[in-house]
Amino acid sequence: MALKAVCVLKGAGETSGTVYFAQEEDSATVHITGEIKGLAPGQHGFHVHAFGDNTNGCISAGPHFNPYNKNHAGPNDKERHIGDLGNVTAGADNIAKIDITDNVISLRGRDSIIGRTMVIHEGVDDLGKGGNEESLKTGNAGGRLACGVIGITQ
Ligand SMILES: [Cu+2]
Ligand SMILES: [Zn+2]
Repeated sequence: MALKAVCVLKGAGETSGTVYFAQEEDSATVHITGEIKGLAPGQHGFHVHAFGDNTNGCISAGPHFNPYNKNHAGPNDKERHIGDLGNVTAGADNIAKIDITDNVISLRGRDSIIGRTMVIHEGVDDLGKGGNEESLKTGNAGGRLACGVIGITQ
């Protein structure tokens, strides 16, 4: 059976959005679609963080989802956090339209992102190429504008 998940992102400011995930039964590919509004035009880091905990806002979601203890990188790098989906780009209308295909995150098994948190950041994710220690942990993507727990849907 195909698996589907959804995440409603909210934060302290005006940023909000909805992201959908779909994965076919015998496929490793997850298709991610949706829209995030209330963003400054340009790139914004977009990751799955480890915990489905928003008790103290997006900060409670913890670090990037990284069960294999890798360095932070970009979605197309061989070595990366499971949660590293790179950047999404907002246009002049302050909206980022999301259409990402990823083979590393999953909606099932050990690498499942269900029950974890999707975060949209204030700044650009440098994809681990920033040349400093923080780049290999967070990509220097800055504050957390909005987030939400990823849940199963039909
Ligand atoms: Cu993040
Ligand atoms: Zn990362």
